[in-house]
Amino acid sequence: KNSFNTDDAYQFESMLGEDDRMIMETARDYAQSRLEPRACEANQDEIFDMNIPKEMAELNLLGVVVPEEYGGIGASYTAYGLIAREIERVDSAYRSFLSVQSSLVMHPINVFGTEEQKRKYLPKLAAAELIGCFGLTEPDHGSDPGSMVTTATKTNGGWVLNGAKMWITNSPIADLAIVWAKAKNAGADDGKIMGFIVERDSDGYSAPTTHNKMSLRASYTGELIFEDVFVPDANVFPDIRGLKGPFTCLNSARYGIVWGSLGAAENCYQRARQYVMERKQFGYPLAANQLIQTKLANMLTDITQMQLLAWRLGNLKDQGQDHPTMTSLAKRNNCGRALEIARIARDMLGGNGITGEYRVIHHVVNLESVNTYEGTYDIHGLILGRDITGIQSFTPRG
Ligand code: TGC
Ligand code: FAD
Repeated sequence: KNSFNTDDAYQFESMLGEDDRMIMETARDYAQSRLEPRACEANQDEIFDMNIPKEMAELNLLGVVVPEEYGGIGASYTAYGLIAREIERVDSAYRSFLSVQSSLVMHPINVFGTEEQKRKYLPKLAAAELIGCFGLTEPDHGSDPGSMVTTATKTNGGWVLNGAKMWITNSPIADLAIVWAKAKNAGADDGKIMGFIVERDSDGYSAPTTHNKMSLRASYTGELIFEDVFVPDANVFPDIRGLKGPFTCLNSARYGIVWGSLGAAENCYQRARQYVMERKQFGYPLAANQLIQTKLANMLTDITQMQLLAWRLGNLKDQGQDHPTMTSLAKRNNCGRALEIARIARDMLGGNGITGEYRVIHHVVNLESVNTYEGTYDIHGLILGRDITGIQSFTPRG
């Protein structure tokens, strides 16, 4: 008789190729042995241990899909997703660091950068000798980045940036920022969104930390402020114009979140399962109650769907057969399901569920951010709605 695996009900891990499995096991071992012991305290005290980037780099976990000649390992998108899952099983904040470095900094340099930019930055980013961040969101333009007001004015030999970005993961620790701004004084490019690699020691550049976050406390978040920051022509992405530039990066990062949120959900389910097996009330384990078993059944059903979505999307990306709306569907579904699973798991742990040691509340508050960034739950619903009906409803204009 075949066995039923209550962590992987439809045995998706048995479908993984050998290379992907080895990368998954490396990431799992690292996350459980090195990250997990630090996670509770780091969350409580808002610590991002600056050894973590180097540790990840030593295991080749950063920018894995980038070709070897530029410092990556030329791994599959499935492998990238599996890494995100293992890291976020511990803390979404650590996965956030990895997503930004891999998908939002290395990926655009790899796909939009000149040969010189690739050789200058990618190997150092893969080795965590440089840390990057990605500036799209502005104080007044979050879900609608097309209305951004940060400008890049053409001048002799380069561009002058003015404006501000907000909610930028890694910005306080970043050596360079990928910044999206509207071109001015740029002839045919006037008003178009362009991408820039901005180094932190540029005059007029600052990156203040955002304090008092109750979510992703082990991740640095900050602003990016540009006051007449000069960026040389050599640091412009030469050919990409419009929102397609940042959205191409987001397609990759949102895909990582599809897997990452799965890891957080699996961790909450497994912790709740263990708790209700051990905890007795009214003379019986909590797990003996129908209400509790139904909650576990719902969690496993959701997790199984999340696993299969993530795995299939990874396959499609590896075959070049994916579409951005597939990623929107999976990002929305997996973040929404993960948040619900985490909240229910929190409830099943009773009073213990609100303590850091039991780790579930940590996932709940983190997943609030994960459900919001890279396009909110509702924005991805509207992206799906637009494809289903052919009618955009982001604005009332019909
Ligand atoms: P829209 O008309 O839809 O598109 C404008 C142009 O962009 C192209 N495009 C895409 N290209 C590639 N991939 C995609 N997913 C694309 N989506 C759109 C599109 O083809 C078009 O090109 P062209 O050549 O015709 O001009 O633009 P819109 O202004 O109507 O967009 C609406 C909307 C809601 C879909 C979009 O703005 C959106 O997705 N908003 C959400 C914003 C968002 O996700 N921000 C993320 C910021 S970064 C972040 O959160 C990092 S967190 C990191 C961490 O810590 O893990
Ligand atoms: P808003 O756009 O103001 O949305 C507020 C609410 O209104 C949401 O519920 C939204 O769904 C809803 N809404 C908006 N428009 C519509 C509509 N048309 N119809 C119906 N409902 C709508 N950005 C970066 O560029 N780089 C980063 O590294 C980065 N890291 C982040 C890290 C953290 C911890 C957080 C919290 C955010 C980060 N972000 C980053 C920003 C993130 O992408 C935005 O917060 C997100 O896109 C939402 O934008 P907003 O916060 O301005 O909310």
